Amino acid sequence: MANRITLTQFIIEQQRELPGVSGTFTLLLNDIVTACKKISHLVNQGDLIGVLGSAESENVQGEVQKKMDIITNDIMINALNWTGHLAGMASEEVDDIIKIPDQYPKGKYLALFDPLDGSSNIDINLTVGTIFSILRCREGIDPTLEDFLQKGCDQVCAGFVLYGPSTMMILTTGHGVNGFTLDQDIGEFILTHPNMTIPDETSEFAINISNQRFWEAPVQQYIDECLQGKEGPRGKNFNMRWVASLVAEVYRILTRGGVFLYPLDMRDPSKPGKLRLMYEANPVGFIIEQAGGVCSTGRERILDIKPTDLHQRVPVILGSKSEVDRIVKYHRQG
Ligand code: AFP
Repeated sequence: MANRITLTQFIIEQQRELPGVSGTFTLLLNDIVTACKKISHLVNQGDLIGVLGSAESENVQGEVQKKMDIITNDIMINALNWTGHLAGMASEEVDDIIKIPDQYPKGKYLALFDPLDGSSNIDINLTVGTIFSILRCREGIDPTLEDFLQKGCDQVCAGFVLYGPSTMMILTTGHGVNGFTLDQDIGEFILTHPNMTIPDETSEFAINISNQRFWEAPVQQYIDECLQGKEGPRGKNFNMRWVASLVAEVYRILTRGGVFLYPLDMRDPSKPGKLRLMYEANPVGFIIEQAGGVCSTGRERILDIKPTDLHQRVPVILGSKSEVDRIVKYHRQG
């Protein structure tokens, strides 16, 4: 069919505009695409091939792993470790940084990923996804933890793949956000959602309200005002969604606006928020900002945080600018 731009064509054309950029980045992205197509196939096959259910093990975060958490993690590592495009990797499912085996050449990028975000949804056949973040690395070195602990604003590229009714890849290289749908017949991601932008205004919020008693005052105030609807200070009714899968929430916000909160809560003082900075907050923060939205902890811009740990957790408030600005203002006042 004419005028169908594939993801590879799109990236090569974008690279031509950037001085001094080699083709390595396109090749790296193709490696990720290959892994995500495999994951898409497995997610789609589900119980037919026995990949659902618990693995009865725990990851570094102390969370019970699904079989698919382990399978998708292996798929990502095995697709990326031999190609010579990466200097190292880090995964939400793995304690330490993942080294490139000695027999393979090393490249100039680092890849960080959550191989199966929202995996608690996999057994109930709801949307899950793969989130990834690409950082630069000094060429030819064996990277240390310090090489990975870069601020989100230094990401070269961030994206996620959504395994929903369609498989989609949402991508930014710092020049806006574009969405590609996997054409299963030809096995290619096709540009279907160019220049995605988030409407400034919204009347839809997403938060796990079962944690309400643990929230801080600014979040209590914001949600309370939304719930009062037309009769309250906001003077309009709000709708609520909660998918428990960050990729699905972010895709919805990219499509029709909205605000998502996984705020600081008092459940466990050792965990300042639930979401992981390096595998979730930074990549989606880059995408949200590139689409005209805002991503904050409530007190600071996510992309400005200097990471101190590979598996660091942060509060996340993201989405339509006017709403996130309002919540940040409540934090400043509180
Ligand atoms: P899982 O990958 O363990 O399912 O966690 C998903 C997630 O990190 C994020 O995608 C959701 O927004 C959030 O957790 C859901 O959290 P609740 O369990 O509190 O609903």
